[in-house]
Amino acid sequence: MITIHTEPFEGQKPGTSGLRKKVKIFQQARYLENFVQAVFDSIGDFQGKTLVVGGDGRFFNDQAIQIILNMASANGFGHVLVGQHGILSTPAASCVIRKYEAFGGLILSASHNPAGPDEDFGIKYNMGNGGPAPEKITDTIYERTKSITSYQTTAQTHAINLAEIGTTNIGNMKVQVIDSVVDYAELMQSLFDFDAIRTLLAGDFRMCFDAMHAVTGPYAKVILQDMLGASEDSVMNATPLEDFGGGHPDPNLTYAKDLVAMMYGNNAPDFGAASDGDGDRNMILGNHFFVTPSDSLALLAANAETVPAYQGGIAGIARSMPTSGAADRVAQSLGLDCYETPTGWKFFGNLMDADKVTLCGEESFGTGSSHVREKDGLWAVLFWLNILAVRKQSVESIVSEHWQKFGRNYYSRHDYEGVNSDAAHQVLQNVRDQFETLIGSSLADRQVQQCDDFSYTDPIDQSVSQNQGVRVLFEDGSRIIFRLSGTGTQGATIRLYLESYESDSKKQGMDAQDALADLITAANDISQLTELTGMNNPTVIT
Ligand code: G16
Repeated sequence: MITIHTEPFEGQKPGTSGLRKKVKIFQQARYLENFVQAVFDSIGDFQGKTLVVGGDGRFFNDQAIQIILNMASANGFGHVLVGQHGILSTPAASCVIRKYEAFGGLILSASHNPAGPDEDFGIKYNMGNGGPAPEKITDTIYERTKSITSYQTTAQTHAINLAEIGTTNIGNMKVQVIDSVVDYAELMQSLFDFDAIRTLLAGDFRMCFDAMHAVTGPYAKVILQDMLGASEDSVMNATPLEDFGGGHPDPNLTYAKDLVAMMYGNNAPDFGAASDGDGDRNMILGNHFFVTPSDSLALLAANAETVPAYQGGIAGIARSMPTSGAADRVAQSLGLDCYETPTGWKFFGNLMDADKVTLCGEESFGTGSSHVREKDGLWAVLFWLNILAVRKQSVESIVSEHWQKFGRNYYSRHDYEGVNSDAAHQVLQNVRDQFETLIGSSLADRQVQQCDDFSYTDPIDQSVSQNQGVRVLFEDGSRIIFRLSGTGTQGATIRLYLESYESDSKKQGMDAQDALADLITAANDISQLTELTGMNNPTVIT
């Protein structure tokens, strides 16, 4: 073990999902080392225990893993499980941590952010429950980054061969390179009705999954094609590339454009789906039909009994605050509790550990369950396939029937990316400044009932998270919400979330942007978003 002197770097504060920065920043000498040592100094006694390490395969993944392996050995871990080629999707890492009862894991990813020498890299620490470290740990890590004076590593200079499954040693620590897919695939098989899905895929049903040249390619090929018999052309962009093929692996209507073109083109398949850089997000499409992530969560909950793992019933549902209230209506009809948490998967961990909820979801294309402690892209795809196999209807007709029964929560998110940070904060402040005059007034032909900065008290550990989004709530259940993204690496991103509820089935067929037009105008008026950002239109609309 050798101790290297270091000095703190500024700004190593983990965001919504770990530390995300430009690769060039991570490549500075001692930068990654400082953060990893700060993590090791903040997570308790792990001497002789197991650490899981893997990432989404983006540029710098391999080098980062070699640095981490040497530091893990010098700091006293007894065993590291690392995905072959350094690959572990985020949900697969969570699965492996839980299955092998590891102390925790380091996941290397900047999720849906682009990859390559000039793009983004990221790292986050997950706990022994398989989920992202809660705020009290990430705050401790951040504090440690500010006072760090040294880090520990080994004198070993040769790299571990990550291409070959097998076991070697660094000092006293065992390094085990494991198959990246097999544990995760087994877990999926234990949850879903693979026979029913196999029958569906053997018939006329056509599907396409877009792995966006990111981590899910190998998982999708094994599970969808080898295990479930999907056709050769059912997975597109299946080879993970260091730069994700120059794309932006964010599964939404803007960035998954090849898939969207196919699903809205002639002779479109029955089902389309995409996942993101690290495999935790999902987008679901039918033939000429887009399922909003908020509706998807509600639908999975309403159809949970079609899936073997959830046949006995689900404990409850949780959604992030900006996610639409569609799932609340399903929870109510099933007599279940529905929790509203701040944005960020880490807020679901306590609820799942305490068995208060089984299904969780976020508007940001994240859905998952207590099978792991991360959102899970391919899990959502398999859940949908399971429902389609049992109900034998199209995606569109399943969603329409759902709306008829529960009403439709018209929903949209408008993202303004690369905004000057002061301007972005001012947009939110403008709304805050009007809280008092807005309450009780009429806006967009609706009565404003409540305005606030969303704050959350965790029902399990009573920790409080404040300033989680600026909200204008209307008497009829409509909402306008402003929030600043916690995952970007360049400038600020304003997220504007819009929602209104329609119970009349004759009025449920509108385009969401048309249905929300008056709320969109009102949101711009009260925030002066256009003036402050100089942007007439959002960068991304979903
Ligand atoms: C991360 C978190 C998600 C969260 C999202 C929000 O997603 O894991 O739970 O919903 O960030 O992003 P933002 O703060 O930009 O709105 P991911 O997929 O980037 O890890």
